[in-house]
Amino acid sequence: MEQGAILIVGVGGIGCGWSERAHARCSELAELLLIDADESSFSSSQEAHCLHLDAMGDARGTAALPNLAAHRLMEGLGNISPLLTRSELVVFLTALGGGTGSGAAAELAARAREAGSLVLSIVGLPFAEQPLRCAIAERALPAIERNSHLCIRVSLERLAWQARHRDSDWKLGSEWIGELIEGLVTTLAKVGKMNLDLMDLRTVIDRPGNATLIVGTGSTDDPIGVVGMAKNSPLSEIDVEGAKGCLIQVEGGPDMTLSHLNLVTEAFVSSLDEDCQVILGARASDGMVGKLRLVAVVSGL
Ligand SMILES: Nc1nc2c(ncn2[C@@H]2O[C@H](COP(=O)(O)OP(=O)(O)OP(=O)(O)O)[C@@H](O)[C@H]2O)c(=O)[nH]1
Ligand SMILES: [Mg+2]
Repeated sequence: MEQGAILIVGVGGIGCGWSERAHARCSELAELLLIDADESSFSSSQEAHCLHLDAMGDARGTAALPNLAAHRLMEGLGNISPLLTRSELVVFLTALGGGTGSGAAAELAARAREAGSLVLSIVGLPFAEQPLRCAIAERALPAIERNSHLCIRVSLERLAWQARHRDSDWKLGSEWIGELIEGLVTTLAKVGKMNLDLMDLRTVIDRPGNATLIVGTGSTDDPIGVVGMAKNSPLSEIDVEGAKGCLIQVEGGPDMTLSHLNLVTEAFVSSLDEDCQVILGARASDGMVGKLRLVAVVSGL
C-alpha cells in the first residue's frame, strides 16, 4: 500500500486517546488525524493532524451537544478533506454519548466513504448507568453504521472490565484497541508471505449480515490461549458461531512454525460455520519473537 493510504481518525476525547495510543504502535504505516472540541486532546501527539472544533470558544468541549459539534465540523471539513481523499482505508475511533464523537463521526465517515475509502468505525457505547449518554449514543449510532463499511461496537463496560484485569486504563483503550488497530494496519500495510489485501477485506465485509473484527495476542507457547483471548474481545453482543466469511491473519516471530499456525487457525475456525469461506494469511516479523497475534474479520453473522 502507498504511504498515507491508511488513516486513523480519533473523534472526541476518548476517541482521540484511543487513536493516539493505537497509532503509536504502527506510526510508520498509518497517518493520524485527531478531531475534538477540547484542545487538550491534541497535547501529547507531535505527529498528528488536528482539527479543533472550538464550539464554545473556550477550547474545552461541546458539553454533550452533538448538533453543535456537527455544525462546527462543517466549517472545518475543508481542511481535512485532502487527507480523507488520499486514504484507501480510514479507521474511525470514537466513544458515543458526548457531543463531539456523537455529532461528528457519522458525517466524517460519510465523507471518507464518498471519497472512495474503505471505512471502518470502532465505536464505544456508554455505560448503562448513564441514561442520558446512552440516549445520545442510540441516536447517533445508526448513521455511523450506515456510513461505514464495517462498524464495530465496543461496550465501554466490557472494556473497563478487561482493563481492570489487565491493570490498564479503559480510557486509553485497555491496550485492546491498540492491539486491534496495530494488527489490522500491519496486516494490510505490509507485504507478508501470503499477503492479504484490501480486496480480500472487501470480499469478506461485503457479505450480507453483520461483521466484526477481533484480535488476540499471546505467547508462542500458548496458541490456544491466543484464540481464547480473541473470543473474549470487549465487543457488545457478538457471537461468531455460524459466521459465513472470515479473513484471518496470524502473525508471529521468525520462531513461528506451521504447527503454531495450524493450531491457532483450527481452534478459531472450528467455532465458525462449517461452510465458512476462510481467507488465511500469515506473516513473520522480527518484532514478534516469542509472540503470536491473531487478527480476524468475521462476517455473515
Ligand atoms: N464513566 C465514565 N464514562 C466516561 C468518562 N469519560 C467519557 N466517558 C464515556 O465516554 C463517552 C464519550 O466521551 P468523550 O469522548 O469525552 O465525549 P466527546 O465526544 O469528547 O464529547 P464532548 O466532550 O461532549 O464534546 C461518554 O458518553 C461516556 O459514556 C468518565 O470519566 N467516566
Ligand atoms: Mg470531550
